[in-house]
Amino acid sequence: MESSPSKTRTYFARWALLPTGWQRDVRIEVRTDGTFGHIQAGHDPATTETIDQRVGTVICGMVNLHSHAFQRAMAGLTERGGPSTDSFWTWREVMYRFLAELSPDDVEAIAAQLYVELLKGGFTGIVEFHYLHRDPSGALYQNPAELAQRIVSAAEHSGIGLTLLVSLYQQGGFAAAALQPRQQRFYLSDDEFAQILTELHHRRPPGVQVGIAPHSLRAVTPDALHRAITLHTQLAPRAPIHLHIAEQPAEVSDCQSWSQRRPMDWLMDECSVDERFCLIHATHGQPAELVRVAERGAVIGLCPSTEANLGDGIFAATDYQAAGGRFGIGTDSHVGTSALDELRLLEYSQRLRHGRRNVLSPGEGVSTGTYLWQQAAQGGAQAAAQPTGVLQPGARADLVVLDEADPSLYGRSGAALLDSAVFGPGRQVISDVMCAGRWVVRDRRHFAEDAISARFAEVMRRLAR
Ligand code: NGQ
Ligand code: ZN
Repeated sequence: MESSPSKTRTYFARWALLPTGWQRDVRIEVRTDGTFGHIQAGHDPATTETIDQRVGTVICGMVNLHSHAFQRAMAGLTERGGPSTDSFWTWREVMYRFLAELSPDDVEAIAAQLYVELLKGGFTGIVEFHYLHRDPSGALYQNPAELAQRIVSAAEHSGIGLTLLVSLYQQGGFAAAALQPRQQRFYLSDDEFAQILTELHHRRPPGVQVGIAPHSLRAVTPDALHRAITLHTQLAPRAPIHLHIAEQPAEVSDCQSWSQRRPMDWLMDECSVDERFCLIHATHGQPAELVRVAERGAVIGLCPSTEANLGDGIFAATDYQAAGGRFGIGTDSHVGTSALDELRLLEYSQRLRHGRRNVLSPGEGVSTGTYLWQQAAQGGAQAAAQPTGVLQPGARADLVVLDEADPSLYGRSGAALLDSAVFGPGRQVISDVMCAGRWVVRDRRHFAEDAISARFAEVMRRLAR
């Protein structure tokens, strides 16, 4: 791989999506620290100045704001007709059986493969919602942060930007229900949680952000939730806090029986939700709850392909959008790994729900693909607490090149090109990806993909035995 540049490099893009919209002939500087320098549109294309590289159409990289990396290895294994009640909850049983045997090496190999695939899919950053902490027997590893460190290593090997969330998962359901035996790998006591979180804060590599993820309102008590937020705020006042919420109807009704409130209302009442928060799914949030989230400036993390796969339901995106709510996208269980596909499915689920087209476009003539990409990139950057998601000076130099030579993009430029990339028939329209100033994907190949996929193949063959 090209390492970080030793001098400022200059790129010349025929088209680039800037905060001001689509611009032509854009000169982009990438500094040695992996951030953007000067960016100038309307540059003379016949310039005699030395340009390090000419690129066609570029957009900022996308943050994937929700991942359980190990689930990549079970994609496709839960697609047979089950008992008549086959649902999220039966899927979860299979998932729990699957993770029971995974070793630290397995977790790292699976995560590295996933991150390569995500980079090729346009994701330059990942937020790993990490809840696999203990060994298969339920004991802590000698290094309690072992599995978390494996995620850090996988991200380093792949070159993707990382925000690592230490998850807290202490009970099997509302009202302090006991953990199931298969959930023991997720458990951390408050002290263990504090130890791992503190260690990761102090030992994280440059550019890695560390946050917390109280798994869901059903998996932690209110006291534990408050203690975790307090500790975390002391360690890192601005770092992210994510939790799953209102994904399934049964979770909403259990929460109502427990507290007489819906989960998002409960969270808004009981916690000082602000811009650090990211609420994952929020599928069954009601319009009034969504307005409250929007007012706090929190992000909602939508995971369209996983939510469809699990039969979660359809998010009330139009109500949330009308309230000015922020959102980003994640691939969660990784049945999909393409940022373009996630945005297409997000919009399509709304079309199916409302019987209209271009539902999420905010105004007449506004390109739906452009709007979704920009909003999700900014929401993702906020949720990751990383300086990315926008092509502007000082931001992390995360870039995605859309291949004008792909037949699905022939003759297209600017907004029409991105709309064609999101909604057209092309499936591999991303040719090159830059993360923090380094090209990690060139001509559709990741710099370390052979070694990473060979290791992954071994793990998959062993798990299949
Ligand atoms: C997760 N997945 O954390 O992986 C969950 C299932 C649980 C989704 N919510 C595990 N989609 O809820 O305990
Ligand atoms: Zn999740």
